[in-house]
Amino acid sequence: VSYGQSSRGALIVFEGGDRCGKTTQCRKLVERLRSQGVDAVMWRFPDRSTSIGQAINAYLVEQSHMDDAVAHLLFAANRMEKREEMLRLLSGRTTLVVDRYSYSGVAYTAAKGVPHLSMDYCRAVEVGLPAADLVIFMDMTAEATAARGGYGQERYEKVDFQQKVMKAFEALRDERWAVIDASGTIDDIHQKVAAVAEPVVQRALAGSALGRLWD
Ligand code: FDM
Repeated sequence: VSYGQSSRGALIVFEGGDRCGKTTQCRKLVERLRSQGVDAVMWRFPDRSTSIGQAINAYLVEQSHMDDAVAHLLFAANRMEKREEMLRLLSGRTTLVVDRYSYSGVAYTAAKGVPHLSMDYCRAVEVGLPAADLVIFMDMTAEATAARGGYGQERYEKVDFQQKVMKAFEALRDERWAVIDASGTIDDIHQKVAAVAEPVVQRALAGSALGRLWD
């Protein structure tokens, strides 16, 4: 496990509001990379398969109530429990394409506006995790995603809350982010995703240094 400069896989993260098409684009990117001979796997957070993930799932489907801080810490813990495996895969030259990551962790909690859960506090509990080499942000208004099928089934799928989440995501953007209009066709979006992702994968394989949150 190393943050130094040796050939490695890339950490590519998709972010955006609920129902913006992230999952579809993750799958298509993994398929494309594999067809090019790149070792790539898709992950998603929350990972609902672990015991922490099951507690998160109960919270998201509103089968349980949790203090906002506890929910935040569980989402972070759900990434921490995968940290070693992430680093192992990356150093073994596997590219990880991840459907949501720490950026969602910060944006969704900060959007709640709870005074003791500031943006800085939210970021602090993610320290220790690798930073994404590329964040592909699927840009779509909360109103447009709400019009899509299946919206409104889970805790955070409410237009006014999603608008706050979009603002919080904006505050997290840096030079590693690529903002892609998520309102196009699946194939158009995929071409744009490939254009930003492929060079990042090649740079990682050539030995670009892996960053840390929140350097
Ligand atoms: N979510 C996701 C958080 O609030 N914090 C996090 O750290 C992560 C990774 O959980 F509403 C929210 C975002 C979304 C929900 O939904 C997960 P999907 O459909 O599994 O992405």
